Amino acid sequence: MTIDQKYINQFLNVTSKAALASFYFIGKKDKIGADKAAVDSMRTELNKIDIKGEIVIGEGELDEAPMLYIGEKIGNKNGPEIDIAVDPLEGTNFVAYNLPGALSVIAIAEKNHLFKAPETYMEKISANVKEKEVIDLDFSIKKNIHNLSEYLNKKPEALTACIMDRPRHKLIIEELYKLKVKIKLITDGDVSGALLVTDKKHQVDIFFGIGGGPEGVLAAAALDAYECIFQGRFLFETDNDKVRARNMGIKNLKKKYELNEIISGDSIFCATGITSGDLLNGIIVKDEDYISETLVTHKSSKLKKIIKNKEKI
Ligand code: VTB
Repeated sequence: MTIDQKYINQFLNVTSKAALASFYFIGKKDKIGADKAAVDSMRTELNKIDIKGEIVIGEGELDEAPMLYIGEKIGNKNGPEIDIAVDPLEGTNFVAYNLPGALSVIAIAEKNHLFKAPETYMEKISANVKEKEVIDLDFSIKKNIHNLSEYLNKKPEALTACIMDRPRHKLIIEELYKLKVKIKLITDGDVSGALLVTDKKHQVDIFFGIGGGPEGVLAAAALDAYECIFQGRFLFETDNDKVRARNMGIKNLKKKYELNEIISGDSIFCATGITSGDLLNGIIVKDEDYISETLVTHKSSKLKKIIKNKEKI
């Protein structure tokens, strides 16, 4: 089964409207308000679409999130069954403090083709590599850099690695500096970080580190359309995390997931910029209109492009 092209514009509309909703919170130091505005808008727009959708990655589980929670049925039920992953506002800090890189993100896959992921951390790696065994989560940093350097025919000092600036990454960062790799440290927003490997213009060769599991699944959806490598391993720290994971059907809690175990079949991915960043420009409001930029991928039609849209507010 493929996901009809007619849905591309409809999901693009979902993320651009959610981006516009949180645009009004830029620089207002109100993370909760900004997130709520994006969530409300996304849910309202999704419910207008001809689908029988289920949220598989969302704002959390029902006890934590009243809207867009994992398991919520969404859409007007007049259409195909699909799985949906959402991050209505990726980078709440970015909006709250008017910093670059906030996005509104959605990924759509055929029913039972998108991993149902609990809210937990994930160890991740991505690169624009078409062959197996060049990079791997189980390789040392040194081996990954060495292999990538051979594969891309670039010296380690000419490679750039993107990683979130977190104390938990101290050892990886030290190792990368030792290897003379250029580091691009990001403060938040690792969906965007993982996607910087998709296009040479971003000058990022590899993305590493531990970030949100849901963000990993979303990034995997776009990386699939770009035929990049992505691997992820969930990190279940507390007993509660482990119980929740088992309840969601995860048997091996230490499993390393390949991209096609996280998402397979046809998919659509849309990420709209809220504040301008590396990946996309943010929302611009002009008189009665707003202009948005959305990175859109549709696997089966091989669509991968940034679409600029002007709409009435
Ligand atoms: C990331 C990033 C998010 O959370 O997944 C990160 O993509 C992970 O959590 O933008 P920590 O901040 O606890 O490291 C964000 O930075 C914020 O939701």
